[in-house]
Amino acid sequence: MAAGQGAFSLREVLAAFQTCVTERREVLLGPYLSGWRGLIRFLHSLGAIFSFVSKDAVAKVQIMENYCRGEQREKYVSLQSMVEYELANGLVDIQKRSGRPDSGCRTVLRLHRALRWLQLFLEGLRTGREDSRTSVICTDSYNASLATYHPWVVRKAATVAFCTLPSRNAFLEIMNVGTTEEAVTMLGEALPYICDVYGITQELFARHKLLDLP
Ligand code: 1PW
Repeated sequence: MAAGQGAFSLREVLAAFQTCVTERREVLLGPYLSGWRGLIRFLHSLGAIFSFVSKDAVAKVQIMENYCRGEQREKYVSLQSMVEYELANGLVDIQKRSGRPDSGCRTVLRLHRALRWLQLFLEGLRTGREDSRTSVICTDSYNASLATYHPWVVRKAATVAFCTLPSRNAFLEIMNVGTTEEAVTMLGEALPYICDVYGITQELFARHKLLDLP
């Protein structure tokens, strides 16, 4: 249960990623998307400038939620069932985007790449020194992951947003997990679950040659 009214803790968000993976190593879309919803709320709490960063993630999560509620919802229970269904039915644009709706595969791929950024960023925060600059950790993790896929103008705007991030200790406090030590401990416990979700997705998309979808 979340803490008091309006309170928001990154612990619950990260726990969603823990419940994603089934015994058969499938990634469930329901908890994956609720994890993302929580992350987006968190991004909003970082200030208006981050709403630009979260806007596209909101749109992507919305597309996926529509699939999960739509006529074919039983095909969108897990990433594995989604890939199988969309590929078998020719729903994925492989070479270039056509006029039809965005596939679940290309949409999840964007979220998946962004999850890598989050993972690197939180890991940098966890292992960083007390006086390390959050904006630097964030920029480094972005450059090592998501930036590769963004045009110059998006990279520029993202880097400007990062400069507004608070200090490491203030950031750990916004996470609302307790003391900074407790927040660091929580990250150490939660990050392996995000790594696991990321790893399974990466392997699934690589096996089906879906890592470069337009
Ligand atoms: C503080 C750490 C935060 C990590 C959260 C990650 C949020 C990710 C959202 C980044 C969005 C940047 C601007 C949008 C770019 C889109 O062009 C791009 N989308 C993503 C998610 O990279 C590609 O989508 P498209 O244009 O191929 O539909």
